[in-house]
Amino acid sequence: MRVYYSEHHRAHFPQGEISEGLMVTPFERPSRMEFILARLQERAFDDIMPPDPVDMAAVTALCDPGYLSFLQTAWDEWKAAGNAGELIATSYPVRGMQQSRPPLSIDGKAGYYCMAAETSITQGTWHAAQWSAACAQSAAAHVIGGADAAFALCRPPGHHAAADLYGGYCFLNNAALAAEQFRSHGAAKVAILDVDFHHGNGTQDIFYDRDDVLFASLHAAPEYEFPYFLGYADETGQGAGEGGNANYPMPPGTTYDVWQNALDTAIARIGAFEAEALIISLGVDAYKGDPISSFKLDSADFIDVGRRIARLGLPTVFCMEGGYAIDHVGINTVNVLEGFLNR
Ligand code: Q9C
Ligand code: ZN
Repeated sequence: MRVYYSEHHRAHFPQGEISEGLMVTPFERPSRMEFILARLQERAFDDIMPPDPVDMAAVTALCDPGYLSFLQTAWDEWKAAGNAGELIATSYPVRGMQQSRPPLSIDGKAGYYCMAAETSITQGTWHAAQWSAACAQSAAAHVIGGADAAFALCRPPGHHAAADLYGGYCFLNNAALAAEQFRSHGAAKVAILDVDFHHGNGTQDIFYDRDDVLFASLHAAPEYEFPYFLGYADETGQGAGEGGNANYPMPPGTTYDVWQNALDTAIARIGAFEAEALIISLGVDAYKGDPISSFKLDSADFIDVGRRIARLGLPTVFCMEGGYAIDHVGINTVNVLEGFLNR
């Protein structure tokens, strides 16, 4: 399986993340990629290449123009305003406030486009986000060109990013870009299966009213876990997209015996949808040793996850999402790929 990976992810490395009331080194850090690459090499995935540069026309087609121009200039505006540290949004347009007027000041704009304060913007954030999207786009192009599957080793991740929102470590929705690319190259229907521990709120939002892209997500119940405000089972889509969104929330502490039943249900749902291509939002933070998550999957379970996904028999693009147990992120990620290949 070909892997698309760009060293440019290193341009995004915030010093700080607000966690448990402290400023800590972000869990979503560059070394995650080193562990995944090392495991890929150990397991003889030797077809690893840099992506082509990002197709900005596709990004522009997916995203809100104001949001994109915010991402492009946020760091410069933040520095020009005299701020010493990294850009962290602190004020948000919540209940009772105006939600359709992006402010002019950079602090205001950041709050307007941000959905969670743990995600800092730094000098290289926009650069890295574009190359992450490029990995998804090149992987999609490879599969559209006839390959059975490809792995986009995206960093930063994407599934919390909507057309006009960043947060949860995400800026551009890589999986959504891949899905849209299949659509624009003739696939009538595309399915996205999100196995990250956290609900893919951005992906759900992007496709919520559409009948051509099914979004199915296995995740921790929003009553207990980030992103808290989306991901309930009764969110089934709207308008033409009614029935095109499938959430499988599970309680903290969920083990693989329960999780795999949800996976089988999601897979059956995707099979019935008759998609022509499959995008996997591949987070491995459902692992029992993950420092910010609470599910209990073992490393060996991830092999089984890949095997079950392969039963769909669909052209498949894997897009890297979360996974923060850095000593196991490589094994768990590659286990999914190997389970898929050894179907
Ligand atoms: N107490 C992804 O996995 N913070 N993003 C959660 C936990 C945000 C995760 C707080 C986690 C974002 C791509
Ligand atoms: Zn996650």
